[in-house]
Amino acid sequence: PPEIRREDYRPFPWMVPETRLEFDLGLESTRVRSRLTVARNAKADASPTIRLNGDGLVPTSVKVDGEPTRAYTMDGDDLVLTLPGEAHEIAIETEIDPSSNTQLMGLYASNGMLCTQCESEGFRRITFFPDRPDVLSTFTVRMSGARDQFPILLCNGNRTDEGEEGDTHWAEWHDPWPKPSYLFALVAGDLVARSDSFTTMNGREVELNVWVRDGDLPRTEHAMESLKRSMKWDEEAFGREYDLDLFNIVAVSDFNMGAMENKGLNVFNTKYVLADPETATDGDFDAVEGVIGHEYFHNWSGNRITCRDWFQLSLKEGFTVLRDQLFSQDMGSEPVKRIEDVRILRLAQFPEDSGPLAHPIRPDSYREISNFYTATVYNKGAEVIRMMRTMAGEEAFRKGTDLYFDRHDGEAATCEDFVRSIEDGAGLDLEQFRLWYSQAGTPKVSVELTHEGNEAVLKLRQTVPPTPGQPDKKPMPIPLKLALFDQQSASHSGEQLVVLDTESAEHRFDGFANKPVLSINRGFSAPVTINRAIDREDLVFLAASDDDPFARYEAMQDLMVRHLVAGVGGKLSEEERSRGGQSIAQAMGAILADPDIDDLMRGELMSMPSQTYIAEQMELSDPGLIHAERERLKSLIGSQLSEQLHRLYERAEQVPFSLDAEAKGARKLKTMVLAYAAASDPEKAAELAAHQYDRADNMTDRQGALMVLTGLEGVERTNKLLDFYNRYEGNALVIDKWFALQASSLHPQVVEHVKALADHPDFTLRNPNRVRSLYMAFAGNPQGFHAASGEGYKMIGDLILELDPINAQTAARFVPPLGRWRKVEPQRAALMREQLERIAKAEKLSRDTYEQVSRSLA
Ligand code: BAL
Ligand code: ZN
Repeated sequence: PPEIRREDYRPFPWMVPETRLEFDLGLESTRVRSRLTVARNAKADASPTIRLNGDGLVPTSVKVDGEPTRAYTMDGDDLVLTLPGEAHEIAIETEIDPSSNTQLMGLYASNGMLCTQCESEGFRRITFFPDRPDVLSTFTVRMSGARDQFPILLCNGNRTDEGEEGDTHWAEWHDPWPKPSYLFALVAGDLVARSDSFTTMNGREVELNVWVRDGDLPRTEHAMESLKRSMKWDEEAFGREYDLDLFNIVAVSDFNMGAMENKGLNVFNTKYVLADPETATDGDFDAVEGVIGHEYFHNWSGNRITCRDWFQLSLKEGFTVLRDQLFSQDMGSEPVKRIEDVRILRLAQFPEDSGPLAHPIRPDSYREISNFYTATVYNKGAEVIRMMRTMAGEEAFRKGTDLYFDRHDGEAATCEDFVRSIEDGAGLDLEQFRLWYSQAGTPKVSVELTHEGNEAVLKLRQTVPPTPGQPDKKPMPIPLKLALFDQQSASHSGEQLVVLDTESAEHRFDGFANKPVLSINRGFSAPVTINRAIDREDLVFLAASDDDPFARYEAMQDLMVRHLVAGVGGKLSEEERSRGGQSIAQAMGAILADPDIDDLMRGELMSMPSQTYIAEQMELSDPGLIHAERERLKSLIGSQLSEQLHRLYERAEQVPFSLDAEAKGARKLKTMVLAYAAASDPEKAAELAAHQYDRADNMTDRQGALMVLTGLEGVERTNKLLDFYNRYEGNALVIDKWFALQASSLHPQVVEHVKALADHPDFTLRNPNRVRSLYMAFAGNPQGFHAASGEGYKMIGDLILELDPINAQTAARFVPPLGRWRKVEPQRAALMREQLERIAKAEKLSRDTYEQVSRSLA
């Protein structure tokens, strides 16, 4: 497959002001008639031909200006026509089979309903069209189908007409806002809605619907409330008002992504719509709110202003992720949300940035754009924009975003347009900052604080590591929030912002009779790795006393990471290991006892660094050793603090169920305590967990208990897994949890368990949620995936080969775990590579998987 390069962008020679589509809907056969008005684009180089993208389509009729023509050519899958004049009408008919569309791109069948997914290049699987985001068109759609089978007919925009003819009925929809084809959506099926309304800041009444299958309605309240909160928040925080009379959300159980922001008709994975306390955890509730917000916010950052080309994906995704993060921060606990977001970044993005698939947030080339819906484009993209906000200040940043929305409304814009708007609106110079868009790799900042006389001297030094295709990097502006603490009073005289924009810099701070303790990268002000020369005592001090919650969390993480990395590297004697562990337990004990923090935050401070994050700190990692060292520390903390932890558990147990922060915090603590107990006193943990499972009146408690039990031996493991299955049989999202819990468990026989689960009657490769629940959980489980025998790697290799022809997009997502072989000890690395080579040799591979495998081997 050819490489597509950003620098090759050219405007499309034709405009498509209007698109009319007619669908005769059927599960096995849907006829699509399209009529496009096209006119020459004065802003592009003139071309006598127009290329209409297709993917697996055969035109059954082609007309130009009403006349049937055979004067077209097929270039690969694309249909190319020569047009003599300035403006024409093109009419094309195609016929598609949604029921055989297992890729879930374009129009497909899911549970008897029809739905679409067009981003990025799915529209070309429906009809021939210039399927690129810079061709904006006004869509009018007529859809007809059997009334019994498809009682509900939905499309973008507003419904303008409807009618019946015998057993069929039809609806006509018009979307007044010009949009690219990737935002097109259609849904037809037997659905019911939770309906509500929202009055916008200018008094526009908007009808809101959350459409689901009959029976799921009771689980839609949280989604609807989240939608209304999102609409209100975007008005207040960004001045953005909704712009149609109708906003529809549809939940679909077979979906490649989380959700999709189609204009006025968001299509969602059921996972991010359905939630009630019996079947969804607190984390699920938060995720529903976050994703509902995310898709809604796209209406402005993505739809009103879209992307010029797919290299600009972070323009809409990075910005929208930042918007959803800020929204969730405002709806719940700001520091806890910030810590969660940093954890995700470190878990998913840092490894990407240090591996063979590293790419800048605005990539320079791709073979398959689906592979670039990454943590880098999304989450690092959000961090990059957050840094602009930090440097500008909230108020000035808002001036920048106001200007951006004003200046580019109705356009297909670029990342450069965004940066310039922030520059102009916020009054910032972002010249050098643009490097964040073009350079990949997580910068490393080394930090050293010395003390001379009355001065504290801060020495900073940055390096941006080489990444594929980018051997040499320039220094980037890195905004670091910092504070200098006086040990005695445990206070500081104010937070400062230092922007490190050279390779190294020195800052002097006057007025310190004693050496202060440095708190740096507060609030995670820059997405970098900090390498600080700091004593263990100072980290203990910060973990106990820092007034920045993130910095406190970071000090705890640092304490643990240092200890674990030294232990894994064989640098600790038994005595040092025990002393180090004790001092960590002591610091943790202070956190357990601190009356000034809420339990949600306490839960964060108690979290151990993930195996992935620990591995990232090492040149070469040995997953087996890291796991063992981590379990050892967990066990030491569990036994040292056993009494305190159990008292905490008992206190938390008294808190009755509700969705408020206090009750959520209590639930978080309970499972955290169980996890520490499982490492230190497995019998007691099993007993407590079984008890928690039995008396649970919500999924958070039940899943937490089952998670702990699943990692332990014993009869309760079997009993509760069976009970859980029987209790929730038929509820796909909960059965997904049942698969995921077993696949991510710390149980030594996890490989065998996953093999058996793959043969379970409820397992299918056709449903992405089910595939991810078993295999993505497994690929993230070091015990299983990194089994020294290589069996785990082979299972993922087998999966990729089997899934690739069915659902290439999902299959390709399993390549990156294998692609990290360079960072793993040589024996396992060879086994991982072996699987990649085996996949590369397959006779037929999708573009998606081919690209990921070849880059991983290069
Ligand atoms: N645009 C694809 C799904 C999302 O990021 O919202
Ligand atoms: Zn998005």
